[in-house]
Amino acid sequence: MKSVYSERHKGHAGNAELVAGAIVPAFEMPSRAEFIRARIDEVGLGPVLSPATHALDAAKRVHRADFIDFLPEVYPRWKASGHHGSAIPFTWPTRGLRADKAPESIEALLGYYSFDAGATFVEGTWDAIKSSYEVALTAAGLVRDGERAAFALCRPPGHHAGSSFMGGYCFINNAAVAAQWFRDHGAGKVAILDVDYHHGNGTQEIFYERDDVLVVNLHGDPANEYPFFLGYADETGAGKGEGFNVNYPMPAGTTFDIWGAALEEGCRKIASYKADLLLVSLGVDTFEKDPISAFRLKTEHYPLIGARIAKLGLPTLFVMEGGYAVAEIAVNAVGVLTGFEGA
Ligand code: FKS
Ligand code: ZN
Repeated sequence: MKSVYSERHKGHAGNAELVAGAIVPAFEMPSRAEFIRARIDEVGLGPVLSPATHALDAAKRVHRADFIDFLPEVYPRWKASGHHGSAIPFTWPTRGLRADKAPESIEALLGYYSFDAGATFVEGTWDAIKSSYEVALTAAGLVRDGERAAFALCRPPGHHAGSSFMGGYCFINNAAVAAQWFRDHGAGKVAILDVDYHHGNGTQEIFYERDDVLVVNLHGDPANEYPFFLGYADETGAGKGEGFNVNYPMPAGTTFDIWGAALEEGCRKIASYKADLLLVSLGVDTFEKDPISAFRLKTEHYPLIGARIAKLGLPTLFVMEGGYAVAEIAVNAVGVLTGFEGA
């Protein structure tokens, strides 16, 4: 399987995050992608290509244009306001406040375009976001040009980013961008399978009222797990999208017997949808030793996930999302890919 990877992710480094009332180094760090990059060579998965340059029009097919145009401006404006360090939002237009009026200051705009404090900027963040987007589109091109599968080693991840907001380490929704790009380049129907531990709220929001993109999510129960405010089983789509959004929330402590049964059900839905193409939001924070998650999958299970996905027999694009047990995420993520190839 071919992979696409860019070194430009490395500039998105040293970000801070708020955990239990303390500012700590963010769990989403450059070494995540570096371990996966090294593991690809270690197992001989296949060639690793650099991304081609892509303009931002494909991003604007799923995100509001003003949101995308804001992202490259953030850090320059943050510095021009006399700030340094991480640009972190801290005020959001929740119930009872106005979300219809864009504010002017950079501090206010950060909150206006976010749903939490988890998408933070340093000097190299925009270039990393852009490279991650280009990695996804370049890998999508490989699949469109006839590869059975490709791996987009995206960093930063994307599945929490919605049409007009960032959050949860995510800025541009790489998987949603690629799905729309496939639709715009000949695919009639696309399925997205999100196996990250966290609900892909951004992907769900983007496609919620559409029947041409089926979204299937396996994740921690939002009643107790981030992102908390979306991801329940009764969210089944709206309008002509009714029936084309499927959520499998599961409790803390979930092991592979339960999780694998949900994967089986999700895969059957994808099979009966008769998609032309499959996109996998590949998070491996379902791992038992993940520092921020509570499922109990073991390393031996990841190839089984890949093998089940391969059985769908669809052209498949894997897009990297989360996973934080840093050394092990490489073995587990690449394990999904080798399991796919061996099936
Ligand atoms: C307080 C806890 C906030 C945020 C977890 C974000 C998970 C991100 C992810 C992605 F794939 F997007 F990377 N925890 N600081 O794993 O879903
Ligand atoms: Zn996650």
